Amino acid sequence: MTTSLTRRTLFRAGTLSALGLAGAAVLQTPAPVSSQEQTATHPHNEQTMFMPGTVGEVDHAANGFNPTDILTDFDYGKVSTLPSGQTLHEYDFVAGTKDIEVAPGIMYAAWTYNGRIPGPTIRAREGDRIRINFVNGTGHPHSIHFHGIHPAGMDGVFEPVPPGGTFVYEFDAEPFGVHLYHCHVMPLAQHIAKGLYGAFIIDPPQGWPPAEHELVMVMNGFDLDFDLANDLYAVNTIPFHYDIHPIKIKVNALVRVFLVNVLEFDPINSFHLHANLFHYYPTGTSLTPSEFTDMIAQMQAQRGMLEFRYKYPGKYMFHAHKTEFAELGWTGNFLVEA
Ligand SMILES: [Cu+2]
Repeated sequence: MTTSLTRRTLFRAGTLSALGLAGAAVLQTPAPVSSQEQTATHPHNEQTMFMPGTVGEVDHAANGFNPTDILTDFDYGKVSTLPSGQTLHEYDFVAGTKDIEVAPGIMYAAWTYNGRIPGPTIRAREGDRIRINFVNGTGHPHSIHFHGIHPAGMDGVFEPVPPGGTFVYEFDAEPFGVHLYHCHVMPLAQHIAKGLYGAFIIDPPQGWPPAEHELVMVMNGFDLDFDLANDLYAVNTIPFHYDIHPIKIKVNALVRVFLVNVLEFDPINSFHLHANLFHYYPTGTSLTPSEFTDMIAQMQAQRGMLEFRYKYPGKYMFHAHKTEFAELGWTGNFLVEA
């Protein structure tokens, strides 16, 4: 049996108790195709035609965040002007422990920045000053490591913040682009996998061209049984969320997606757009796209900007084109309206 089938069948009825997880079966996946079926002349039986998904929905209110809101929740912090005239964006960040319902009935003992996964989407303009007042409210040391350009002491690597400790990260936002932040305390893979990460967007000095829709998508996953392999995959944490709640966009409207891959354990992630192509700006650091495509791949911490318009109204999928990830949660829909 392949790894993917082993992982997928973990979530069939009756197997969750073996993992010590409370709750009902969550994944409605099409049945695995047996070797006999694969060689049969009619492999697509009725069952395999169903789209995968979850039964029911997580309690977003109890989680304290909703992936639909996270799409457009850009956090500029407390904005003020320094004596030098520079714009200051000031944030309070608290690392905490929190049980997150990552799929219906499946609780995950997470570590969070400000109670959510991904953490707040920090957004500022190139040259603005960023100040983060960080409090570590957990029992483990943590930090915040930002991608971008800043002094060594602001890099969040050699100054782990002890339980109950505080640290102030302060630096100028540069260069413009799509970036990210995450905890950088060892063991690094676990600290990231537990939920300590978020998107960090720096607008160009003159801004990007106006877009009707700007959306932040953080590709992530969850290792529920701590075997260093993911069991669920998603954009903005909750598997299949944008299947149940399609992202509404207007026909012919410019859509800009800030896409970040933080997925731990798997070496690569991907984004595929249906019935359309997008302009891709790697890391968002150039105003000229590198490619016009319907498919890009990102390693962990790779990120970029996608721009597209839908010509025809209707419902269109987007998903990881590692189809195993798609079956385990990383799929969604755009609902294009006239
Ligand atoms: Cu940490």
